Amino acid sequence: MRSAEVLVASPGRNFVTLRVMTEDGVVGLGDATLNGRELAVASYLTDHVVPLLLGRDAHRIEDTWQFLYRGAYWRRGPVTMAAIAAVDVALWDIKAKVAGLPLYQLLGGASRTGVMAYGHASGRDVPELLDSIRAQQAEGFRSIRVQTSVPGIDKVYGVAAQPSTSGRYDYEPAQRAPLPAEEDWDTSAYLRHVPGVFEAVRNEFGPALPLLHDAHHRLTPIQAARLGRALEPYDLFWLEDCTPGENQDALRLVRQHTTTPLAIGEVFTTVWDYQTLVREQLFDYVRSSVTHAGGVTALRRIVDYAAQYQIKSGFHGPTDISPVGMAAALHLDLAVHNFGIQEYMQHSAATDEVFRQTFTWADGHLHPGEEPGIGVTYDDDAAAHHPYQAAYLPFNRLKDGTVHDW
Ligand code: GCO
Ligand code: MG
Repeated sequence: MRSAEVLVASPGRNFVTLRVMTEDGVVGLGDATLNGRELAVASYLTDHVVPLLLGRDAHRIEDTWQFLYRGAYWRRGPVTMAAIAAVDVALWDIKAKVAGLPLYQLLGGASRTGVMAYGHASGRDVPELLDSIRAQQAEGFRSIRVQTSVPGIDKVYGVAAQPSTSGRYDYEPAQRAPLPAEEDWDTSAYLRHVPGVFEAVRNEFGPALPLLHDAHHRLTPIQAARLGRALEPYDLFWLEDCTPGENQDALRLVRQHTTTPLAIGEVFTTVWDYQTLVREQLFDYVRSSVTHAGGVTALRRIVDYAAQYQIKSGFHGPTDISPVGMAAALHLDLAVHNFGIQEYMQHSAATDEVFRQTFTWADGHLHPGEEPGIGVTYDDDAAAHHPYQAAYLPFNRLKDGTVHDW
């Protein structure tokens, strides 16, 4: 590799991008964005990884992955794995460009014609939520994640302050401010409220529309079991992150009590975080992203491991995964046999000006396109208008002031 640059820009929200160039001038891009902790990954790359890349053979993807993972001695963790992911994706981008093929061809070719993607709807009350679902359907979504306000809680994860009733769904929890915003939480109020909301949604849209819900790490195992059971009549596509993911054993108890499908893993960074979950078939969908789980090389291994147990992919795709990370995910989605669904939250116009993309979106399905590589180019002139701005994810407190999982 002749050069490797770390690009930090904030077209509406912060992104960290790695741009690698080979001795022959072939350019590859990788996403290293870690929402709310962006500069830590930028520094890890600039100070500790870029010097190791210069002079290395860009085609040795596996060797470079192992060298960065094992060679650091300090393994795993979101900062390390996002940095490794950026290198890995940039090298896959390069290899595919040199081959003159879209990346999915190097991963085994297409297993399907398009990638089913789910959108996002939310409302501060039920009528607003129903409008938000209709707006997502009008945007072309055929599967929809439903998040709702809860009476007595001021600000709830996943609920846009003003859900758009037309066009792109715009929800970004990280706020550009010197300190993180404080939100409040009350599990009992949430558990009382959510089943009735899904009942209203099913009454309006019928039984066939795939509906998803994210509990965002807030419940104990027994609370999660109760919620899963209460939601069974509404036939969810999945219930996501019902308990904090660190404790894989927690899902054993949830699983004993409910047939609601479970998704977990957006904050996981390696296959080791899935070891018990996969082996004991405690969940149904892998939520990791290419960006946070070590790149295409590592996420492919996770979904191949999961495939043995009929567990499918459901990769993380909020706007904090950059268009580079999303493009890499789409190539993997298209290629792997055990694809389930892809999260898709459309990026802003400013983001799309910085990252020029070739993916297509039609009838609820994404396709990464046929350009050699991953199909994304970076516009330095557009990026120059959007310097980094400090932003934090919020955190939660219970009514008595105790910090709670956000
Ligand atoms: C999701 C996620 C996101 C995260 C965000 C944090 O399911 O899409 O839970 O909304 O909260 O990625 O940066
Ligand atoms: Mg989530």
